[in-house]
This record gives sequence, structure tokens and C-alpha cells, in this order.
Amino acid sequence: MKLPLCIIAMIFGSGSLTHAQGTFSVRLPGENLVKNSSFEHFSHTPDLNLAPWKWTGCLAYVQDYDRIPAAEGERFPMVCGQIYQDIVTLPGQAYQLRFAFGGNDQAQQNPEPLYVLWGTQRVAAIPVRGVSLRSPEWRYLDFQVVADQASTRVGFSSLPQQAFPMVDDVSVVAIPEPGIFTLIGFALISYSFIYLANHRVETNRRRAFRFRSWPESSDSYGACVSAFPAAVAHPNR
Ligand SMILES: [Ca+2]
Repeated sequence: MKLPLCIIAMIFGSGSLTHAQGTFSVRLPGENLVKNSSFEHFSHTPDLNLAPWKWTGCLAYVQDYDRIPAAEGERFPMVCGQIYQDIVTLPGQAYQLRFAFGGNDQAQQNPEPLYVLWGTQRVAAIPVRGVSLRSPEWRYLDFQVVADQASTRVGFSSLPQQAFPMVDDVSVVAIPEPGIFTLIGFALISYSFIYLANHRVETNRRRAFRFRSWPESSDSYGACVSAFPAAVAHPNR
């Protein structure tokens, strides 16, 4: 079954989610605060370990030998429980939270959406539908969130009833404030447009004035016209 391109994000709570976008987003430039963001690094000490990610309840981990395409790299988890990590944030700073979402393992039950976690809140609940594991139909979703603590928990959950949604390539990047040089540049560009607009109005006004003035200065204009044929008729003068 083909997944809909439009994602419905249900917002829980308030204050931390300021904006949500759908597919085809672009990751902002800047440092990704999420570590092991593509879930490529793992160990089995003592259990499946995707540090600094932590998980509870259930986690299905797809590896390269499973021959299921990942959104990035060769590995990714199915969030049949909860997976999260704590990142260092600046209170009051806005961030772009972005990740690849691949639908739900169609062979599994799907009674829950994929919850997106930011801090203590569920900032979105993304409906999941079954897709073929051979073609997860990856697409990127992003959300604009604001931190209110120096440490923020970012994660995903399908608890309590569980589903098997696929996630990969998670990033949290600070959204830059407009710099002073950007503001100065914008002001200069605005001033230039205003100056050019005024200059064009003044130039048109002067042209209109000169056009109306030709009949009044017909003496000098006529003298120039009458002198030219004389020069042609008598080139040796
Ligand atoms: Ca990956």
C-alpha cells in the first residue's frame, strides 16, 4: 500500500513545538547534536547497545545482512518500544528536529502511531502504515522545537500498545538567529530599492518636463536644425 505524502502531526502540550513540516525537508547546516545519529554503531554489551541511545520495552534492530535498505548507512531500528538520548541544549534556543521515517513493518500489528519525543512532551504522533521491508518508502520529516532546559531528551516511542515504525538519520540542529550583518545587508538592499525607485520617478518627471519644454525653446532648437543643411550644401566653408 502506498503511503500518503501528507503527514498529520498531532501536537501534545504546548510551548516546545513551534512548527512542523512534511516531507522533502532539507537539513539545516550546523552541528548535529545527536550522536550515533544513523544508528550505525552498536555492540552487544550487555544487550543490544546503540549508545548513547537508550531503549526500553522493545527494539528491533535491522543490520546490513538483513538486506533492507536504510535511509542512511546500513542499519536502523524499528521502534517497538521507546528509544531516546539526552542532548545538550540552550534554553530558549530553537532547533530543527529531523529524521527519516519509513513506515511500519507490514508483518506486524500497528495499534500505535510513532510518537516524537522532545523533553518531557510528545510533540507529534505520526500515523504509521504497513510497508514492505524491501521498500520502506523512507521520507524525511522535520519539526521546529524550542529547548527549555540545558539537557533535552529526544526520542521516539510506540508505547504503550506498540508498533514497528522505522526511523533513521536523526538530527537536531540549532536554527540560527538573523545575524547583524544579515540585518544590515537587508537594510542596504531595501534602501537601494527605495533610492532607485525615487530616482526613476525623478528622471521620468524631468523627461516629461523637457518634452513639454521643446516648443518653448524652439529658437535654439530651430537654429541647430537650420545650420546643418547649410554645412552639407557648402562643405568647403
Ligand atoms: Ca542508518
